[in-house]
Amino acid sequence: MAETTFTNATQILEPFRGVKKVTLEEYFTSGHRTCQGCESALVMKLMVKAAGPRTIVLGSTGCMYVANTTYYTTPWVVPWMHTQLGSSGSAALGTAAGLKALMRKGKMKAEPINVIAFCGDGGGADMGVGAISATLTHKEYNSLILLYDNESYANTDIQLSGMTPYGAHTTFSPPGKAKRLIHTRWKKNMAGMMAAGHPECRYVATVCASYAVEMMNKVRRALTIGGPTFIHSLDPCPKGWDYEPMLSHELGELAIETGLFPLYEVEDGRVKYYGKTKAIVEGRARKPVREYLLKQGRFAHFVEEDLDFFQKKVDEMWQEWEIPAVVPFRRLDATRAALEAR
Ligand SMILES: Cc1ncc(C[n+]2csc(CCOP(=O)(O)OP(=O)(O)O)c2C)c(N)n1
Ligand code: SF4
Ligand SMILES: [Mg+2]
Repeated sequence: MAETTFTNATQILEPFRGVKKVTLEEYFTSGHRTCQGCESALVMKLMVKAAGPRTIVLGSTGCMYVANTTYYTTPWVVPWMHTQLGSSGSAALGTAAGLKALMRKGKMKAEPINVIAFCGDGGGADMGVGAISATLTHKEYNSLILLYDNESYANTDIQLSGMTPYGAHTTFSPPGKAKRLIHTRWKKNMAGMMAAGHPECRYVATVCASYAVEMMNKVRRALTIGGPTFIHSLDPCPKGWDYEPMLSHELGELAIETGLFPLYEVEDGRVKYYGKTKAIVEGRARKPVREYLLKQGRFAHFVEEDLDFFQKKVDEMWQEWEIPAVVPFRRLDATRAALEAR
C-alpha cells in the first residue's frame, strides 16, 4: 500500500461562502429530547453538517449524550459513540489512532475520516481537561475536540462547573438572605489555555451558534488543518440560565457584543478575531454586560455592585490583557521597556 495512505491526510473542507452555499444534508436530525431553545443541540447539528458524512462523532456524558440517545432513538445519522464523562480526549485520540492502524494494516479502505469528540464544560473543562491536554500533544493523529459550554453540569440539574460565570445561581450556588453570592470564582479561560499550552495543536477557536456559518467554517478549518484541534462553543441554555427559549439566539449575540465571549481563532500561533469581536478590536463600543446578564434568571439576584464588578472584569480583559480577550498576562513595565529597547 502506498505510503500516502498512512499520512495525516484530511478532508479538504472549503469554507461555506455564505448561508446559501451551506449543504442541505443533515446528519443530526429528529429524534432527540433536548429542551426547547437548546443551543447545544443546534451546535451538534451545525458541527456535523459542517463535517459531512465521512465523520465519526464521540460524545461524553451530559445533555448531548443523554437527550440525544434516549429509549433507542437518536438523531445521529453518522456513526456515534458515547464515552465516559472525562474521556472525550481519550476517545478522540484512541479512535483516530485505531483508524490509522486499521488503514495501515489494510483492514479498511484508506481515506480521510473526521473524528470529532464533543464534551460539556463539566466533562471537558473540569473532569476531562487532562485527557484533552494529552490529545492535543499528539500531532500524528487527526481529531477535533469540541467543548459545548452551557456553563453548568446541566444534565444532572444545573450544578456549577469551572465554566459557570461569577455569581450565577445554580443548584450548588443558590443565593440567600445571609449570602447573596455563593459562587465567586471567575470562569476558566479554556480556549486561551489550550492554545497557549499546546505547541503541537495548530488550531484553536471559539464559536457561538448565533453566528452559524462562521461556526461551521471554523469546524471545517479545524478538520482540514488536521492534527489535534480544539473548539470552544458558548451555548445559551434556557433551563440552566433561566430565560425564555426564544431568546437563545439573542443571548448568544449579546455575549459577543458585550465582549464577554470573544470570537477568535489561533492558527499556527497567530490570533485572528472574528465578526463583532473584530469590530470591537477595531474600536466599536462594547454593549454593557448588564444587557446580557439581566435577561437571565440566574443573575436576577445581582445588585449594582455585582454588575459593576462583572463589567470591571470584562473591561480589564479588553484593556489590560497581553493579547486582549485571549491571553491574560501583563508584562511588568521594566520587562516591556527592556524588550522595546532591544
Ligand atoms: C464520572 C462521572 N461522574 C458523574 C456523572 C454524572 N453526570 C452525568 S452527566 C453529568 C453532567 C455533565 O456536565 P457537562 O459535561 O457540563 O454536560 P451537560 O450536562 O451540561 O451537557 C454528570 C455529573 C457521570 N456520568 N460520571
Ligand atoms: S438543560 Fe440546557 S443544555 Fe441541556 S438539553 Fe436543556 S437547554 Fe439543552
Ligand atoms: Mg455543561
